[in-house]
Amino acid sequence: MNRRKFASTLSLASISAALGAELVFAGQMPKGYLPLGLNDPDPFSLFQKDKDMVVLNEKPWNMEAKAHLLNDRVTPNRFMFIRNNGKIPKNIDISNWKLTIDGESVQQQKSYSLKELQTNFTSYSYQLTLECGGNGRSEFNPPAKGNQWTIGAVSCAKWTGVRLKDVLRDVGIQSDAVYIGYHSADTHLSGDPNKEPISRGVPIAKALEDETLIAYEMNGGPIPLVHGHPLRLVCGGWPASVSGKWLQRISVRNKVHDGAKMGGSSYRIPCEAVAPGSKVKDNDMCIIESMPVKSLITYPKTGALLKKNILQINGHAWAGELQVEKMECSIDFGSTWQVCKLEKPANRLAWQHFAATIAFPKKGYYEVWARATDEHGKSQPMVLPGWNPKGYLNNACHRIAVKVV
Ligand SMILES: Nc1nc2c(c(=O)[nH]1)N[C@H]1C(S)=C(S)[C@@H](COP(=O)(O)O)O[C@H]1N2
Ligand SMILES: [Mo]
Repeated sequence: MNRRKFASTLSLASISAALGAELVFAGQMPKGYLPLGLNDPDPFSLFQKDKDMVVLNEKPWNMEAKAHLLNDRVTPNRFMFIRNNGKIPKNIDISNWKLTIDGESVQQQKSYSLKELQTNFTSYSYQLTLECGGNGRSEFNPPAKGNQWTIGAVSCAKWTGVRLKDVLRDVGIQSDAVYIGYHSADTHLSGDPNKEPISRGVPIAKALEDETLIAYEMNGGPIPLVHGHPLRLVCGGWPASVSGKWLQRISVRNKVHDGAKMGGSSYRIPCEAVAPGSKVKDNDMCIIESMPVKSLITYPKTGALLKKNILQINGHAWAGELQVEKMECSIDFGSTWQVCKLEKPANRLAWQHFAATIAFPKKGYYEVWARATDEHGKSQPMVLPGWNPKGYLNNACHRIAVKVV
């Protein structure tokens, strides 16, 4: 049933309820008319996103970028992908917002207001690459359930906040601490208040890294609502699911955190490679840690028509917790590779920019393929990497099509 038909079956009372106000001239409204106020909210204006972003799901909201939209060195809000597992919290009251640190391995539980966090601790800013573990999922075969991300679930914004390690030192943690887990204000899609949509975490060593932030700013302003306002845990280089939005509580655990989406096939892959489509036992699944080496050509846009046979390409490359050591591109389907210019990251865990000048031998159709290699000598595969039940970690080479005309 389409929305118009559906609306014609609604009583006036339920239309008013849905609008949230009395329909004052209800008597004058044409029969079967669909009041504009019943239209689905426009997610682009709701979240201040560029109109070229792609909505993958409305309940919950999930949106991805396209490669050419990610050309900025620091990703602005309008091009940042959105990945929600539950419902975005409503009526956030920042004057009463608290961050509580608790768990088996704290000396005593302690809470901080936003003001206390901002005034009692030194603030730091880092550009941090956040890539959804499922980025690239749409390519896997047999297909994996979940958001069918293509390539746009990655961002590298600048985050400002306090170091988690400074806060944990202030609280006092015990020597048996092995993991931290976050708890957030978003609510489960089922409406069950006892269920968390997601509650993930990282080993204590990752939690204590300099770049692991409890952030209260993104790109120099308050964190946008959909990205975790007013407080967010940000751990770059790992699947972005460990970077808890709308952060309220961090538990310091004496065992691997067992919150929602820490077990089963969530953010876990077979510890040893399996044949596509295999059923994998729970015990044979391992938690994803650092993300693999990957890159994107962000200029030009795929499909570009070139008037000259010389093209300047550029993009970004990243390698989870490692640095990218080499960036190459190919115009002959990977037969030969040309080394690109590669910059150092703005800081550890930030993506790196690359550029190259490509000369095409004559008019015609070409594909530009890009391949990054990390500091351990691991390169992106040209075809899909190992299949896994949920379709994580697809870091195959990015390609664009161009024509010299
Ligand atoms: N509280 C909370 N934090 C969360 C999520 C969520 O649903 N709730 N989604 C996680 C996942 S799976 C990803 S990929 C990133 C997405 O961050 P973004 O929406 O700011 O791009 O947030 C992570 N943090
Ligand atoms: Mo994610």
